[in-house]
Amino acid sequence: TSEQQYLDLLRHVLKHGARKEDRTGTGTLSVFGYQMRFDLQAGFPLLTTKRVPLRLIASELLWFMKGDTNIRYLLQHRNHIWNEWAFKKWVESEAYDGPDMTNFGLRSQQDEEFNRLYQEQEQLFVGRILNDEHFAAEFGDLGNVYGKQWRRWQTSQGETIDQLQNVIAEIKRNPDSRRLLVTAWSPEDATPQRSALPPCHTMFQFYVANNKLSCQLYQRSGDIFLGIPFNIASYALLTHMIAQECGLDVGEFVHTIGDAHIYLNHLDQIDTQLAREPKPLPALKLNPDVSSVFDFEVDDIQVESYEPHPSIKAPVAV
Ligand code: UFP
Repeated sequence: TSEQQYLDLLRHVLKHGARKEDRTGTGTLSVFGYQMRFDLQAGFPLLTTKRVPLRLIASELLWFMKGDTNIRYLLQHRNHIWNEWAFKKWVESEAYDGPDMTNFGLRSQQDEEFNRLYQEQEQLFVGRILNDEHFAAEFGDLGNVYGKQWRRWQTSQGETIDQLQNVIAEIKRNPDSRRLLVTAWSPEDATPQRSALPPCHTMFQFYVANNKLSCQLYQRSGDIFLGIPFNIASYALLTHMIAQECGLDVGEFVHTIGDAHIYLNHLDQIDTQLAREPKPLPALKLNPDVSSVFDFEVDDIQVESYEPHPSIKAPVAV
């Protein structure tokens, strides 16, 4: 099944991964270059060996698709997955005058006293983003992240390119095209000054054959335990939405990963997950009345028959 491929990836990296230090100071087991193929006709690839929250995946994807780069929309949808990145920008800014938050990701895991301080500061930050529009405009924006790159790519000539809209139009007009690409990676923007997190999903391509729409993602860096299950479901969902607009069936989601890594502080959680028996995959139910991908709301996206094992908590490396 689809899920087996993900479990095989976990086992493969546990067995063959190289010990590698990383930017976050956590340490990883890592392999380079790995590919999984998910047949979207065989069920929606949302893991069942742990609960993966589709609600968060859906609101994040809709946020990208709107071209929004400010975490305020996410917070309004009770989605906190991008908070750390915005918080990092905030505490590193001139305007921040609270307690020292240097290296808060690692320190909050190692020092309980510090963790309390950090939680408090993050709560304050989130509250201000939600309640203060000006503060949100200044400190909620993550810069040149997916929403900007997909919908408002800035050319050196000062023009704007809507890559997502263009690729959908091209899928309809010329489904045999071999140029159905969207890229998020810009060498100009891949600097800490210009984006909080240089895009992990660097580019994706669509392909139409036998009236089915397939999508391949090249992901330069993947946190196999925490990030990858989200990324699989997110691109599978995107493929379903675009297929619906274009009147196509879904084909495959092909997931190609560059640096595929397991963080060393996820090993116990992975043992727990690998001891579990996968269950049947759920089915995705999109509201059939939505005819443009840009009109989807969170409630138009549901899964049926999703009965996963319980979620497994793990610290995120920042
Ligand atoms: N990461 C993912 N998927 C994502 C995302 C981030 O796996 O969608 F946004 C992980 C990969 C890596 C870290 O562990 O976040 C990014 O760090 P780096 O830029 O050093 O690769």
